Amino acid sequence: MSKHYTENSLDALLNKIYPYILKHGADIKASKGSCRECRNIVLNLKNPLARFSGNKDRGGVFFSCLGETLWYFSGSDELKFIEYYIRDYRKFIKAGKEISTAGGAYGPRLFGGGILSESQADLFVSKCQVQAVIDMLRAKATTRQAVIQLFDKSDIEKNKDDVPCTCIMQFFSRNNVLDMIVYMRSNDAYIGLPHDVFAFTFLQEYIARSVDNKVGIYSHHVGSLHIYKKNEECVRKFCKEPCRDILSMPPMPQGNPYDGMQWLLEKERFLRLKKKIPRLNDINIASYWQDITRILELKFLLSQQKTEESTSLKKKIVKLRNGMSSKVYENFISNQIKKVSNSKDTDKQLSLNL
Ligand code: 5HM
Repeated sequence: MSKHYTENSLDALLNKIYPYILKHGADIKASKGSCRECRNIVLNLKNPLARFSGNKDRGGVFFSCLGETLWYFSGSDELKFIEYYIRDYRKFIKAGKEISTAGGAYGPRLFGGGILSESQADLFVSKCQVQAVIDMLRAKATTRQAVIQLFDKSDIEKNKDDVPCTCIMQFFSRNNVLDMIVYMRSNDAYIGLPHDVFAFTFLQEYIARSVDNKVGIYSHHVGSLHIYKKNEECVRKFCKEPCRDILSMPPMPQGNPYDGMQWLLEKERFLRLKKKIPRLNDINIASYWQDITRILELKFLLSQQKTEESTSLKKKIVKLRNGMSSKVYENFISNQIKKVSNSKDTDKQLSLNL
């Protein structure tokens, strides 16, 4: 039997599925530990922009969700990139120190071959899967062939400890509204699911903008949805908190998002590699992209807690908050400022990023 949930926000969905899995999940021992598992679950998110949790303890996950999403969009499989956002990624996929890339990385599968600006679209010979879907939807909106394949049968032999959990993504454009359906063979409801929903709905919105559609419904079909025993206590704590008001990201600006995303990826690279704050306020770039860069900047500033005095750090974060165009991120940033004020145990705070 399948079980379906339909809610407006990710938080509302989590608040429904967590108690259900804790109560009805069957105990299994899996490759990554013991867990409670429910099978054949469908989660429908009516507002795919409400893609991050407003839960007090899970707020920091926003950084790793964003980092992972940009890792995908960059087309990279480099472990160093994702480890900047998710410290234990290598451990999770059981990769030794000598390994520099993740065999199961989604970036090359989604964007390998690169995404192109509209003016380049006629020039390329081979295209990445995301580009192919965009082109297909532009040519024939009602196509049923707009499918991206992530899991490959060779993964089971080649990448035993890093077999993509996402199998396929399908896009439907109907009446200028873009719906997305994802099938996951396996999904960790506490850690994996919020990251996956964040990244995939971001991709949905990116593709919707690219083909001049509105964002429709996001549907997440899961074969095995589970909670690891080691996370059960955190999940119970999560459920005790009231479900927040719908926390929705501001909408991506109208028009082709290609330039905005390329600009964001460039700033992200600069921050991560040069460890310096990039110059913003580029008049040609919508404030939407600049605000996201400020979130990345915030992550960078928080990582300076060990070396920088807290008053000066707080001042920088307040300045960053004041520079934000959207008010949506205000609570999130204020919570981070409180952490700087209250905490000496910086590492512990930052480890909440996962
Ligand atoms: O045994 P298995 O290959 O399914 O273990 C992978 C673990 O990572 C599972 O708990 C799976 O649900 C989680 N995972 C996830 O939730 C992994 C990936 C990476 O593909 C993902 N979401 N995107």
